[in-house]
Amino acid sequence: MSQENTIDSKQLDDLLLKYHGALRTLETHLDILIKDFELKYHYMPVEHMKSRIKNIDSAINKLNRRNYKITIENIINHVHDMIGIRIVCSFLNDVEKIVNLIKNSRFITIHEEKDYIHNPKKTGYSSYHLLVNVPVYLEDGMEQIEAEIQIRTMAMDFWASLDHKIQYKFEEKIPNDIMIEMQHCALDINNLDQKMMKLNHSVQCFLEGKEKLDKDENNNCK
Ligand code: 0O2
Repeated sequence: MSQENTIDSKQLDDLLLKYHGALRTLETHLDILIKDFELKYHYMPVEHMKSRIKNIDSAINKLNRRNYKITIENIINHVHDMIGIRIVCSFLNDVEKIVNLIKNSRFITIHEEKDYIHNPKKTGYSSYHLLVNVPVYLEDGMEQIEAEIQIRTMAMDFWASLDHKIQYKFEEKIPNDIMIEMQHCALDINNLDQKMMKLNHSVQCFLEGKEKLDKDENNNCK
């Protein structure tokens, strides 16, 4: 049964302002952290970053599904992904690099970690989630605003986008054979991620070996 909507539009505007502020702050901070990493290690682990503020109808649906009354307080307390940032990495081991980068940030406070890479969801969904708090400075002082950061590989992102589309197509329960096929695809995706990571490692070893050889040859010429 759907719950009564008691959202005041002024309160909603105030909340959205904070969410937009927190999202911009978080995006800027992550962007700097990642560029700094690239400068230090001459390696860019991120393919792209995407962000969004959850629209209010999706937030209300989420509260309805969980039988919460539709209030501003319940949005704040029970919709943990009103602010969402997705960081899509090239290779499986890049996910860990980004997670550690965020964990070492003194600006962001992590209050929950969900490792759906080592423990995928029953659907086959695989990704690393960090629920974080970001400080936002307002006229009345500082407020910590919650956000969800999803970190995953391109292959995981490919699977999740298709899964998302399938979920929208079936408003009721997804047919069993389609669900099983998606679980198999998730396993294939995981194998592919492992293979690509090993391949990338071999390429790096080859290039480092060649560089070392070139250096030695140069030294021999002296
Ligand atoms: P959308 O449309 O992406 O916003 P919590 O948020 O902690 O109260 P929840 O929602 O179970 O509880 O958290 P969880 O499991 O960490 O999932 C949050 C988000 O992860 C989802 O947000 C999706 O973006 C993504 N996700 C989780 N499971 C799946 C899945 O099976 N398939 C796909 N494609 N994505 C998934 P929303 O609000 O559900 O959706």
